[in-house]
Amino acid sequence: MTTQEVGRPRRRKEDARLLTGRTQWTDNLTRPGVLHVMFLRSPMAHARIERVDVSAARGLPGVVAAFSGRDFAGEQGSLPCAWPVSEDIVIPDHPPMAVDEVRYVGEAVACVIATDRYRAADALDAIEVDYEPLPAVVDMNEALSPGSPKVHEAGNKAFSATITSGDLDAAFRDAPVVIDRTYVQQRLIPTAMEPRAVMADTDGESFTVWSSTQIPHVLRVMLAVVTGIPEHRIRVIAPDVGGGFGSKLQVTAEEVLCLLLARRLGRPVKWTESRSEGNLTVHHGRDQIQHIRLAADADGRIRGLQVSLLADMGAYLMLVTPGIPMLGASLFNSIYKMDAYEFNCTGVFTTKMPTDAYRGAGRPEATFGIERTMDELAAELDLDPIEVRRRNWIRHEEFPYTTIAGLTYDSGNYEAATDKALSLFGYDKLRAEQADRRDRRDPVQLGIGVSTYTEMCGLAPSRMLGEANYGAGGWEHASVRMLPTGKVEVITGTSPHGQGHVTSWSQIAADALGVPFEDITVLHGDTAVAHKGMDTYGSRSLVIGGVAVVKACDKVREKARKLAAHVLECSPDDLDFEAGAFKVRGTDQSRTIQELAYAAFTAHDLPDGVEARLDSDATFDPDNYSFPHGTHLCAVEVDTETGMVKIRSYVAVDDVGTVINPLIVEGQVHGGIAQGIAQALFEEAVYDADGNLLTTTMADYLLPSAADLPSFTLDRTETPATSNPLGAKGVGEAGTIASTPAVVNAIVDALRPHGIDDVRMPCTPERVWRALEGVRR
Ligand code: MCN
Repeated sequence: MTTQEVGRPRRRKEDARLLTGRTQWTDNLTRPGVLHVMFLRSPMAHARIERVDVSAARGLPGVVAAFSGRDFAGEQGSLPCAWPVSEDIVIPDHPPMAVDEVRYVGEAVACVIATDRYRAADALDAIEVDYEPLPAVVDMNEALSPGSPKVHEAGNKAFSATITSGDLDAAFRDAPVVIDRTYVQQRLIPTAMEPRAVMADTDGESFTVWSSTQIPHVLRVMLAVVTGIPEHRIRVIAPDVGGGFGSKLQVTAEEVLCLLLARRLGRPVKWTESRSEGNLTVHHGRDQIQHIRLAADADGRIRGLQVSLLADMGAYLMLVTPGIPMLGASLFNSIYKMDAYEFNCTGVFTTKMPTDAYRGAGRPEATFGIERTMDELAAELDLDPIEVRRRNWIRHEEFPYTTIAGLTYDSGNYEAATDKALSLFGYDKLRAEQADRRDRRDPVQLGIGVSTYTEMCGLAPSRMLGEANYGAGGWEHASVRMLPTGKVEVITGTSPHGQGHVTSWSQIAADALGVPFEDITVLHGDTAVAHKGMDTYGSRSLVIGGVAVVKACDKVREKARKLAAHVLECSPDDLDFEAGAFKVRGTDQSRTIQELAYAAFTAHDLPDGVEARLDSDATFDPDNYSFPHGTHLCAVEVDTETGMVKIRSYVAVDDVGTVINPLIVEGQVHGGIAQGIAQALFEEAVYDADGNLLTTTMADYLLPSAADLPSFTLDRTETPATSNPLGAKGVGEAGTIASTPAVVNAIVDALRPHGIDDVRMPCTPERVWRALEGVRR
């Protein structure tokens, strides 16, 4: 008997190598004669480039070459935006190195290539640049006002989009309750443990690009499109990648330029960012102003919801920049039923680093907006926040349910997840303690925050992505090869960078083929090895890529069945497959799948129509997204004298359908919650009025450490998805999406008796203290 692998808390195969330093980060790789490039970056948020003179840098020791943007004009193309979300969208030209104008601090204007990165960095000082300053445009509202300086000739509006459903006027007309709030999603800087790094090399004909990227397959296509180098001459390898969180779902200036420099110089060229360079120039996340109006009946039933967003695009549209706020378009309504919905979004250009995907991408913003608003509705009606949610959510017997925003949620059970979370949290006891502290006027008040969320992940059905004008498909591919000795290679189009696909895919294949977990290896992240793929983002890998593995294994098994029937001289229908062997029913005759793999290798005696080798491949493209959901509860202690917030307890009950590996799922939820708490309490990218980023170091941009976070209590309910044969739903972003509003709701709950109904994120001690001072005066 083999043990069932799916559902087993396996420790990750990847970790021994990662934890013992035998990792292949891009920066650890080298090539004979490698050169290092460093970029001179604009110190101005907005300026015309009058002159760039790199000649003095060229003569310095160790310097091999130096170039300005103009030296690459005509060759460097324009960085791509692959998600034109509306007809009116403006996609400005985006040269990897600026030629005529810079539009954010940190934009590359010139580069030095030298024998080591320190000489290259020193030589940057010798480059002369004359800038003619132009006005910075930092604030989104000002950017849209009539007299504003323009970021681009075409103006500061990147796009506008509206979605309407139901009769909003009727919903708001005579509504007994209208909640009207504005929330700010501050700008965030994704901070992966491994900074971005890239190396490119050529043999004079073909090119290899090693990059710390989430998207080797997409990158290969885009590098070909941007540079004009034929796609079949480019190989992209994502070696070990130390985190991305969306920030490596990008086609960057540095990737394009390393490739072009390798071509121009005929030598390998490498770049690794410093942390400060990373803060300036890794694409940023969030940065939205949300205006939300909600109409409800006197009993708390929602009638209608109107959302108006301003979304800061920064200076240019990068790979999926405009799509990010639009990913939230169908989710502000969340798990709630209502009669009418309207969503408006305006994308705004400013002279700041472009924004793009950051863990959750559009969905944390939507969840925050609605979950904060639900708490305001509860407060307005003097209802318990859980009760107001119960009165509005889709009940488990109503699935599949088509929401007001047009998505069909296939499955879920919000009651079960919430009940479990409430009991683990000790909700009633904490409410009693809260009442007691309020009565005693304890300077340390207790706040309780809830967030009941769903999200849409597993990006996914190509048909739906086409309707949204997304520039790529949503399928995923896998190959499964049984080797002559009975071991297995799984080749996946997903590109893990911390999610443990090697382990999860091994568990899936072990069950499907009946082979030991240890006998499986998983190859990924190299376009010459995994020749088809759509990569890893949008919590898509399991529900699409993992399912492709299942399908490829099914085909391998069916081929093995034909071969077994031939060898055992019986009908394929007379064979039972059990524990990795085909057995002739009612006899003791059998063949293991390993024996059949060898027979398929020698091909001495194959049945007609069966080709040599036991291998197969499959692609999967589901017909719907996956919709994980759950309930997060947070208790905070807020010191009303100092503004200090301490998270006392945090309970998360998530439903991600069938679980492949509970340990990995827990790890994903842990990391996700940490990132959501970080937005609520710690992180913010700050620009001054001149467009200078003030948070360029980790001393200024506050990342939480383990010591800043409580131990989380995690549990699950399991409502299988109907959109894929595994019954799984994605988990990679769920924790981030759910957690931020739970924390802020808790803080506001603590402060509500003081007359406070909002604290802007991050809710630092200073912000909390100032909010209290404001009402004390
Ligand atoms: N899993 C499971 N059972 C489920 C769901 C998932 O066992 N029901 C497992 C999967 O098998 C996989 C892992 O959980 O090993 C994550 O799966 P999935 O939800 O499909 O997410 P992806 O693999 O597509 O990862 C992308 C997601 C995103 S979008 C961001 S952002 C993010 C995240 O993953 N960035 C991460 N988690 C991260 N984790 C690390 N360490 N580093 C990042 O950069």
